[in-house]
Amino acid sequence: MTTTVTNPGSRVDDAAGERLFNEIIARDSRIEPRDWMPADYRKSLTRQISQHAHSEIIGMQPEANWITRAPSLKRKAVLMAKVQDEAGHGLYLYSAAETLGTSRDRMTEDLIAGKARYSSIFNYPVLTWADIGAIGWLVDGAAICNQVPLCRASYGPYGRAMVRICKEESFHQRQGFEILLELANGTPEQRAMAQDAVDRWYAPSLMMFGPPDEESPNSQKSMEWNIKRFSNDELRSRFVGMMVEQIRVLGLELPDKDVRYNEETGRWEHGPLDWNEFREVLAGRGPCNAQRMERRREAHEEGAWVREAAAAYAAKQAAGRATAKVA
Ligand code: BYC
Repeated sequence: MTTTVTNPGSRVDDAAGERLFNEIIARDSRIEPRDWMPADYRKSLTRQISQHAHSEIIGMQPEANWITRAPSLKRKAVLMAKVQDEAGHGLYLYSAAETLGTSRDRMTEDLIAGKARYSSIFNYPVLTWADIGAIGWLVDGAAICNQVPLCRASYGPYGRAMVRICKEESFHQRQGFEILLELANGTPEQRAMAQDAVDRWYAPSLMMFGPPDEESPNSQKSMEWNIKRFSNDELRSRFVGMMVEQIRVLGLELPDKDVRYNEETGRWEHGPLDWNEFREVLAGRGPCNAQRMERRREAHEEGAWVREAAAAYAAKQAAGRATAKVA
């Protein structure tokens, strides 16, 4: 009997491994790092989880830029906590992706080299304080809608990381909603600023869910494998329904006259989205792509001494343990 080499860590041959894998997926249970898994499953998960991790890390930039300009000490503390949470999310996700066999260094190199994707949403500019509210409400709102089903993803480390991430995302969404609510009930200028931010972030947040289903090459396999539970369009439609309720409380308007509930399909519908703009952003030609990547590269270079110090410390600790063993 041959032992597989394509799936490091597993102790079964490919045929038995595949049978077991299919059984686990069929009973909606979990695949763990040492289990046999198809090479495409490993590859697709590494792709999705690493993109997600990069999004969290790049996603810190637009908001971090506003920490010094937050209008009160309370807002500053809350925003700082949110940005720190995002760093934490990036780290849980890199760790989850590493269990699939790709190192965090490698994933970071791919990002720095411009070979890896991160969410389109972070390539838009944050022009006013109200944008911080809109990001929390719309961007984190979309993230929750997309990510709650991922808590049930078939790959154990990803699903478990998502549980904690989603808890923190709900706090992020609430803080954004609260900022917008306060502005919407403030002076006419503040109210106009809140509406303007919602107007600009609405369409990009709908695009976060990915291309329309018929143009989504990864969805089918991902759903068969119980990684994704719902299609891009299904989740987008749910999100529109969530916003319709909440915008009423804000007393603002969604910049989309075509939003309606379709009784026949049971889905919320929205107006047309500019998918050319989405493709341009994905191709690196969005309003802030160059700036985000440049900042990420700088931060990586500036952080080199921290990585060197950590490696030197780990080597010293290991040498100390080896000496203690000999003695
Ligand atoms: N932006 O076949 P599809 C956050 C790519 S972080 C860029 O439908 P899939 C937050 C896609 O990767 C938000 N690229 O793909 C952080 C694929 O390209 P490749 C991030 C996108 O994977 C800080 C191609 O288009 N959330 O919330 O089935 C502060 C075809 O797409 C996008 C996650 O990453 C996009 N919007 O579905 C605040 C969640 N959409 O890889 C908030 C986890 C698609 O074949 N990820 N592409 O070259 C997912 O749920 C899925 O990966 C997606 C896409 C729904 C995003």
